[in-house]
Amino acid sequence: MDNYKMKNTIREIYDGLEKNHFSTLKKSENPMWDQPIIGFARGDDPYFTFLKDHIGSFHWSPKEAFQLKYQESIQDHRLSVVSMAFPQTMETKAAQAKETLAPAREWIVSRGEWEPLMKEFSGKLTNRLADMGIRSVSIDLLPEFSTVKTSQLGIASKWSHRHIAYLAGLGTFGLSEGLITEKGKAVRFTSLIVEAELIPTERSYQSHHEWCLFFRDGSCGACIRRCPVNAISKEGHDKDLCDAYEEVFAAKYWPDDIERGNYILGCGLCQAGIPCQHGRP
Ligand code: B12
Ligand code: SF4
Ligand code: SF4
Repeated sequence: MDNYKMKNTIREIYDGLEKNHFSTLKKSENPMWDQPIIGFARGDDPYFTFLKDHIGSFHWSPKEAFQLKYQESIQDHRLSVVSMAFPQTMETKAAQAKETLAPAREWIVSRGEWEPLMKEFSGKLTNRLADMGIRSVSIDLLPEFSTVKTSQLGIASKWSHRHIAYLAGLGTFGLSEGLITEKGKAVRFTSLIVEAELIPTERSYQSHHEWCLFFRDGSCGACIRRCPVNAISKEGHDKDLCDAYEEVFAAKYWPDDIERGNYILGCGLCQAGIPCQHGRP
């Protein structure tokens, strides 16, 4: 397995997805998510040790996640990590950019149907790799994948997809906290650990805030103005205010024609209608 083959396999799986459509909005010809951008990292990158200090010792190394699935100890350097960022479509971002109080219908649905979509995507990808004789672990499919309440950083995941994306060269954090990629900030991530020695993607940045205009020269701050509950300021992002707003907008502004079911919610107004929505500003 090499980088080229890995990327092609991911693209083929993406092209064959059955759930990547806005059927719920009766627009089944429209995809929910665009083709992912892909980055690679080494399983023995020292950044994983940094994450154990920075986020917490509960944050998995690739080896630990691999062991959860295969019950087998393996050396870090035999593993690689694949980070994938799925961009929201231009239509979804255009609809979201017009909203000021609650997310657009397209945003609600693409967020709400992300988990089943990732189950399909990751299941098909790991099965395809297994057919090629390659062992792999999709973080989103691990039953142990969950969050932990920390005193310093709020709710933190046992695997932070966007820190992994930063590590795999896909982008840097913005003032709002979202990771800005070459396809912008309106993206969602997933990660795969694979038993293969892939070439790591170059990190074309020196600091973790480099691509955000506010941290570059003090300008912009558009995401501050997009937040309906003032959860973003020059000091950063208030996660508790942001978290609490999910239930508020759902109670006040839920569209009549969308069934809430077991959708997980996200406001995401700070991810569209801003200079970093489609790319690196
Ligand atoms: C928990 C969580 C939330 C919670 C947080 C709750 C709480 N009270 O803490 C809430 C509800 C706020 C939330 C909201 C949203 N979320 Co959320 N969330 C997560 C989740 C599950 C875990 C995040 C995590 O573990 N963070 C860990 C902590 C440690 O990270 P942090 O504090 O953000 O990191 C900061 C520091 O590490 C620092 N830093 C980084 N490097 C360095 C280096 C040094 C030296 C130093 C000092 C500091 C430093 O900068 C970082 C950014 O400020 C992830 C999924 C996952 N498993 O990864 C999704 C995730 C982060 N969310 C995502 C999204 C899309 C959203 C929403 C847009 C909702 C939506 N779907 O519409 C909003 C956006 C809010 C915002 N302004 O960014 C995406 C990220 C998209 C992106 N472009 O970044 C993720 C990755 C989900 C996914 N699968 O893609 N989320
Ligand atoms: S909107 Fe502006 S300030 Fe906010 S994250 Fe994007 S570039 Fe940075
Ligand atoms: S997702 Fe959170 S931070 Fe972003 S606009 Fe909504 S409430 Fe504000």
